[in-house]
Amino acid sequence: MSDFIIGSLFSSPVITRHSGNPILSPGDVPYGPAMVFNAGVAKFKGRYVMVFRNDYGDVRQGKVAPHHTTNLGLAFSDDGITWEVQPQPCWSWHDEEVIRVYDPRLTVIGEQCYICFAVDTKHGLRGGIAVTEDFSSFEVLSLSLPDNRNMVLFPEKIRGKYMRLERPMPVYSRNGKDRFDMWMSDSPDLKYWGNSKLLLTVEDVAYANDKVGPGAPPIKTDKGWLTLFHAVDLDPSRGKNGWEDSWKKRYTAGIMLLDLADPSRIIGRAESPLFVPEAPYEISGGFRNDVIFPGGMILEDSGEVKIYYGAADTVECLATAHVEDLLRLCLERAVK
Ligand code: BMA
Repeated sequence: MSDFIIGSLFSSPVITRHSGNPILSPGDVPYGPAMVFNAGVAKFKGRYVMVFRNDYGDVRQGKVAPHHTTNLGLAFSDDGITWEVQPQPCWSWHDEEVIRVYDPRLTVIGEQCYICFAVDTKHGLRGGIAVTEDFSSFEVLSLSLPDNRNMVLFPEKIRGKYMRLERPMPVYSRNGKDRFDMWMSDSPDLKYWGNSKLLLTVEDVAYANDKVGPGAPPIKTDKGWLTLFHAVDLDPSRGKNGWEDSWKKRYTAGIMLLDLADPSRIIGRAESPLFVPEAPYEISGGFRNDVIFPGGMILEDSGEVKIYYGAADTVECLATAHVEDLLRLCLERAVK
């Protein structure tokens, strides 16, 4: 792959951004984070639950210093739009080895809610899976070898196995560049993972030149597992594009459909991105502009799909689409 520039991209017309975006901002959170984003969202025990990432710490003049840190916040909602933020963070993990836990994704399997997360440690970046019944305590079931992250679980066993999508970060074999791809693994018990397979590569995606990886956990439809993925392109001319000294990447979202019985088989993938940074809160004023990062997708009985996403690594937003439109994008004029 060459270092080609991707250029302008546009969101699909099937996507509608919620008029009240952002649906959650740092000012909505009582314990004072500087950024609130990359949430996992699920319907659990009769209401919507959101676990969101809070970056806080050394905040000066509206800027977050590089050594800022992170905890996870909790909010509940009756409609998936208006959120009641709980007074305290629900989880933070710092010890001799672990620096922070972030980017939660939620999947309900049976009676329990599972949370996938990234863990920065002093010896590498690990992908974790924990289980909770009440969001007040989390039992860690597995932690991957470094470097791996962006794990999401399928909401049921497939052919007797739990399945996850993930994005390992192989720098050595990819000439020191990002070039990270989307993989999948299975497990008999959510602890031991194997049978790893390559699912989608950065070279496959016409609007990525940097990395691709899981977005929100997949949703089940009668045509297959519908799943979002993040696609990243790098453009050196972006220079300083946010509070950071330098930010040259753009994060967009793609959509694809995986076979119900064998999700390692892509049935179809929309040839263009599903949505890309365009709204003011996605392209300006944030920590890292030009970032949308979907972490939650809920299929309502009406066929509406709610997509929750972090915008500019600073706020949490909502977009909707109809499931039939998303399936059509994956099946018509699609690529594999
Ligand atoms: C990734 C992660 C995400 C973040 C994204 C864009 O590497 O850190 O949490 O949203 O970069 O900054």
